[in-house]
Amino acid sequence: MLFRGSLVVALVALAASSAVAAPLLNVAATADAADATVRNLIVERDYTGGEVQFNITYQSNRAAHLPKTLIMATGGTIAGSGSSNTDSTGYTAGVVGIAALVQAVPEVLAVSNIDGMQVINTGSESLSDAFALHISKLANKALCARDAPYDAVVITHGTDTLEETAYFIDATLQCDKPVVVVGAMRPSTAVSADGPNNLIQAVTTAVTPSSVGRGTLVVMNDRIVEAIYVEKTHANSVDTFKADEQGSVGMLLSDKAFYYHAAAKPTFKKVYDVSKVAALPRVDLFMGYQGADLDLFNASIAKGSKGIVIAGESFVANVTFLLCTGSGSISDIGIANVNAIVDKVPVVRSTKINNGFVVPGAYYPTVISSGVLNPVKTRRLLQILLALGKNSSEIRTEFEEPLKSYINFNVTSAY
Ligand SMILES: *[C@@H]1O[C@H](CO)[C@@H](O)[C@H](O)[C@H]1NC(C)=O
Ligand SMILES: *[C@@H]1O[C@H](CO)[C@@H](O)[C@H](O)[C@H]1NC(C)=O
Ligand SMILES: *[C@@H]1O[C@H](CO)[C@@H](O)[C@H](O)[C@H]1NC(C)=O
Ligand SMILES: *[C@@H]1O[C@H](CO)[C@@H](O)[C@H](O)[C@H]1NC(C)=O
Ligand SMILES: CC(=O)N[C@H]1CO[C@H](CO)[C@@H](O)[C@@H]1O
Repeated sequence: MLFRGSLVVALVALAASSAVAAPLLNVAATADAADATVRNLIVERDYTGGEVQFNITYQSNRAAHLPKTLIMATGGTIAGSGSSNTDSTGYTAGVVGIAALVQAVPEVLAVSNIDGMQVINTGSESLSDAFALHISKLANKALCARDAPYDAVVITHGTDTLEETAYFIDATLQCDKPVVVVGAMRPSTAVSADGPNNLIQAVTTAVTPSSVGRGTLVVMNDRIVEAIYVEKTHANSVDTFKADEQGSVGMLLSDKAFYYHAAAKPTFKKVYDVSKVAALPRVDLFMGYQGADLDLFNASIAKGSKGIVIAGESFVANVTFLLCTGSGSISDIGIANVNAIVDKVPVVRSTKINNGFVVPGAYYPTVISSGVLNPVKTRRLLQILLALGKNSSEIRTEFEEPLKSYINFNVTSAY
């Protein structure tokens, strides 16, 4: 895969993870005649087969004094292209490749050595459960394996489900090195596209020493926010990724990442090892509303199991449900339907409200409470726990234990 310009072939050893010997790959170094700055920096590497850990399609020249960052590109608006430079709603997401992303902001190469891997190139709404598991395993290999080749990982991602991937990696990364997830709200062809600035801020944050031990971070529009708490808060504006209640942990000041406090572990954060998980089970998400009947569970169980079989998934598990209304309340009709199926599948309730907790308590003793996690993150954690073979009471413990001591009423007698 060539970017453009002339082709130079060289051999470069790609340091791979622990047990696997570093494979040799053909490297195609391309020159851009139009831009002398970029010319010596853009390198494309052709995949030539063999056992490789990462399919590197882009590699910058190496500067010994700079850290090594792996950018895993997945598509989204940051890789989007519009039909005009004022088009910020009707564009096609996920068409611009990793080399073009870096070329748009070559200053990033003064911050870090960059390897680029195009994991997928699509809008994030189309990313699958298999993708989440795959990119988590890649991040773990890139950063946490013995002799791991990288100091940091940056993931470029569509914004619509960015917080799901960010949280999934946060909950499954086995070491303290930084992972930064970044996107853009305007396509690369727009006036004042935010992608290039977000990308250099993301890489800068990723290689900042004080970013170690902060878990997975989302960097957009100058803010640094923890994946466990971050949410997309505005459908259109560039100022969208925030943690309303918990706040951002830092911001980009000029060209430096500034943190308000030393690194600390979020109160409810737990990390799970999914390295041996072959696939994530299907978990369906239902939204609460006035008088919601919630009488589609059985259809969904049937439908879900069927879907898993048709997709050829190797891991068939219980279809499981999430519910979300105000503080996790469920309609009277709905709870009757829930109670008819909770012996088959664990039911976890989260909340569609952006802030606050769903605490374990008296109202729905048959239903597990999500605590601080929003519905899509609750879904991810439930998938992880099911994939690790946890039973319902173990799943309840994982979700509810941190908030147990905050319950001031008697669950048994209040119901
Ligand atoms: C690398 O590319 C090959 C060929 O396209 C593919 O089979 C393999 O799954 C890729 N590896 C990763 C880690 O994405
Ligand atoms: C779902 O199936 C259970 C039996 O497994 C049944 O008791 C319940 O009434 C069904 N719910 C609905 C809404 O049909
Ligand atoms: C769930 O797993 C725990 C720990 O392995 C075990 O003690 C418990 O009996 C299991 N519960 C059920 C209902 O299987
Ligand atoms: C909770 O209710 C049960 C059953 O009514 C009762 O036996 C128990 O003492 C109560 N516990 C507390 C802490 O009030
Ligand atoms: C709907 C469904 O697949 N239910 C299963 C959930 O898991 C338990 C325990 O493995 C099974 O007994 C159920 O049949």
